[in-house]
Amino acid sequence: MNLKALITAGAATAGMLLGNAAFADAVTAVTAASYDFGYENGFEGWSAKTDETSGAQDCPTRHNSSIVHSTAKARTGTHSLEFRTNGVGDCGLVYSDRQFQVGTTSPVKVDLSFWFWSNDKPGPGTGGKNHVLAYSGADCIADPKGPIESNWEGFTNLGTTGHEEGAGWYEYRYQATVTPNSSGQICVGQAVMIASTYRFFKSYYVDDTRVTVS
Ligand SMILES: [Ca+2]
Repeated sequence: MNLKALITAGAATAGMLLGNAAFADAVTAVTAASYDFGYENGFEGWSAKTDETSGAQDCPTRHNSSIVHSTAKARTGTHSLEFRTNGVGDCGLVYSDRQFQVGTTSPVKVDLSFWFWSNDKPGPGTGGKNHVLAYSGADCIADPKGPIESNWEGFTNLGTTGHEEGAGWYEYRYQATVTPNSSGQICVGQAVMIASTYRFFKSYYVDDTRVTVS
């Protein structure tokens, strides 16, 4: 009996002791592959994109936002990815995405988590209405479409960038089931949606991204 079968056989007991959620995590851990990114060595395979650099410009006003490798903030180590967002037109999508070879064309479960530095307070102040988004799919989005209410097409809203506690690192999590493309690849993305008005470059930072495929 292999380990997974052994855990399955013990399902009833584990469910009673740990609860169903804890049991589900124990099962997926057997076959999961995790990928960690601390950005100490650059973008580590992630691509920096915006709605302006991927396909046609979507917002009425150009914002020229970008993502750069930075030493200004780091949750661990000395580097992170700096999302430089300009709210000049109250509109924009700034994101990094990355392909993963998952070795199957059958659906896989994707768990994404990352730490996000923000100094926004919730509400109408500068940046407080911006949003953190995540993406997963068979292929990376060639031309994001938006904004569509508090989101962009194909992305998932993980919450605003504003926090009552003020400046600091906040963890965002996302889960999805993805059917890989015919080459056994999936694409995962982490994004800032600009939805506040401010006429300068406001920096957010992303560090310690973890992608688990099971
Ligand atoms: Ca780091």
